[in-house]
Amino acid sequence: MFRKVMTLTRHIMEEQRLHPEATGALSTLLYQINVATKIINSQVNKAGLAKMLGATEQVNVQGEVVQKLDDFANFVLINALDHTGYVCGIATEEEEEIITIPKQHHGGQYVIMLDPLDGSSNIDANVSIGTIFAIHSRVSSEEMPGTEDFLQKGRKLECAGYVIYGSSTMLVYTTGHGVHGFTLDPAIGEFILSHENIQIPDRCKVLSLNEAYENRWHKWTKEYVKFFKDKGGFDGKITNRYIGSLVADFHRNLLYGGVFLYPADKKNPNGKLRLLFECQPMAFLAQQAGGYASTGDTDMLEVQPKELHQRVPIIVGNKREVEEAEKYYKKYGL
Ligand code: P6P
Repeated sequence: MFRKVMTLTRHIMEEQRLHPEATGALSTLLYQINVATKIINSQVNKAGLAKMLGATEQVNVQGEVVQKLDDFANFVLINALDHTGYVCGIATEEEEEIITIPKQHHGGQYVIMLDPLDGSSNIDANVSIGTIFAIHSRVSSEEMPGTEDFLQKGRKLECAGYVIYGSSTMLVYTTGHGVHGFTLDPAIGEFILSHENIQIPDRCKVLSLNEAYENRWHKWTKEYVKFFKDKGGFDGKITNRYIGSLVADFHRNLLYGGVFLYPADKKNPNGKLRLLFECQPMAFLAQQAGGYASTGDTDMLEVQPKELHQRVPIIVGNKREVEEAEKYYKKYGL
């Protein structure tokens, strides 16, 4: 017999029905992200042929060399979203300032935060990379949005998700009713529901952090990592995996169970990852999947953002292991 196919588009429609006040605006934004990430995917998975490998002459606001695919992904996403009439402002990791919306499309109730292509330094080595998105309802009433519309706590997010361009291409998102994963079927060019209501497994199997920085770790981090290396964590068994691409490391831990850290250290007092573009969306997804994310001393979803490109330390994954990190942080301090 035939099998019902749950496309991302159909799932978005059904999710919309869970929000009685919904007008369809958020759904339209998700449809556009669906299209934009399929366009990005079409270039990512043939970057070597499409002359899209390598770097541009530009350096972004993060001080990072902009890869050609970074630029392309940023352009595609902005152009997929800025004319919908539902967005009043877009902030991307690649651009210093908020992107204003063309006047004829003003009036949108949402602001969107984007990391168009996270992990892009891995592109030339064909390592999995990702697009990260997060959506807030605006809080200002002026015609143009202000930074206050973006500098909201993570617990106020309406939606968060990512696309991982890996051995297969998957879109994973939440609107506060669980985390759902869709695999792109290249034969029909549609994201198909493949991982409904993802819950992070009870057992933390993976420890994931860049151990090359051990010499600059604070004491709490050294002791916390020893907890895993000497005792195998709570379960007496742990393995170490670090891809260096946040979406790939997060996605593996979400499905297998694990904890990812990019902590503050003696060189980077705020860690490396960006609060609005990486840490808040991952924290919302983790919470919805039964996990947790912390800066070490604060629930990530409770951090009050102070600036657009603010960096924060992050520990994210199994709730028990992340709460244990908070205990180490409290006991040993920096
Ligand atoms: P490091 C990629 O550049 C990124 O922003 C994240 O995707 C990843 O988790 C992190 O940086 C890797 O940083 O210092 O270990 O290379």
